[in-house]
Amino acid sequence: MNALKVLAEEKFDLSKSNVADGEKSAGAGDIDLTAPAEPFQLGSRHPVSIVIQKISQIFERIGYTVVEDKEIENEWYNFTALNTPEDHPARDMTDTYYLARDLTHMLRSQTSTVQIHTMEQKQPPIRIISPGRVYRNETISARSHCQFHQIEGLYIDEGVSFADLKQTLLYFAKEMFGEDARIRLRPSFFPFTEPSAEMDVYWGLKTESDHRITKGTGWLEVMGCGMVDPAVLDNCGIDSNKYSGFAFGMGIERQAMHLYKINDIRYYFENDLRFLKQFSSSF
Ligand code: 2NL
Repeated sequence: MNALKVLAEEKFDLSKSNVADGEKSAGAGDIDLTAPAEPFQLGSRHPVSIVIQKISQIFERIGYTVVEDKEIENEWYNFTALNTPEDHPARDMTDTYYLARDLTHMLRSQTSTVQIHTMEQKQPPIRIISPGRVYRNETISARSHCQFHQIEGLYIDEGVSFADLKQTLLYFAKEMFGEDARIRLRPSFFPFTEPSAEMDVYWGLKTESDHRITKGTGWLEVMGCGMVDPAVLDNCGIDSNKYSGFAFGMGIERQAMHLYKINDIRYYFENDLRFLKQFSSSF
């Protein structure tokens, strides 16, 4: 370390005297050290990354850990462990992208796959949040795409109830949309939760676009959620008589569309600099 220090000092002193002498240095000879620097392009973060980070941080503050995993999965992780019936339409090739050379693997259609891996490897308490890219065989339009991003949350422990789910989602809505945010839950269905619900946040009906994005109701659909079906826990080696939990999932592009007033989902994947440059990473 000392030899290195001496060497650095020698180089520094040499450069200093070269600069002082003006030109005749080794290396700095042709360079005009007084010239203004070239401006450099500061990048900006992609809106999907900004929103993933914002949502992750909201949940990290209450003890959730971010877990990510692979995008190619087999039927067990994408469907079977999640209690999806053998004849469920989501399993069709018209809905899910299977690998052509091996029809038992697919591009994941939801990030629940990550949570199944975690539950198989670890006993409760489990409190994780899983953001990532997912794929569905959809016709590309302004409102839907064959790839998008999702963030899913999972909380498993002894005595977790629907009341815990509601309070967690209310906390999330206040952090995401402001202290005055109000939520409502509507009954829904997913194969992996029972009971299941959709959560809406009150958005307001002040402007014409408020009417359009809330279909005239003032309420915005934000995520699907529910109590993890006991069959899913048992599939992963977690005793459903001892433990219970809740899970939720939301699409990232949709959240970002409302936040930034983006009216076409295709912009996210075109990498047009005129689009990308508009996002500051300030939050
Ligand atoms: C939606 C709805 C949801 C979940 C995802 C989940 C995961 C496990 C067990 C049970 Cl491992 N549930 N995830 C639950 C309810 C809804 O997503 O609309 N996503 C875009």
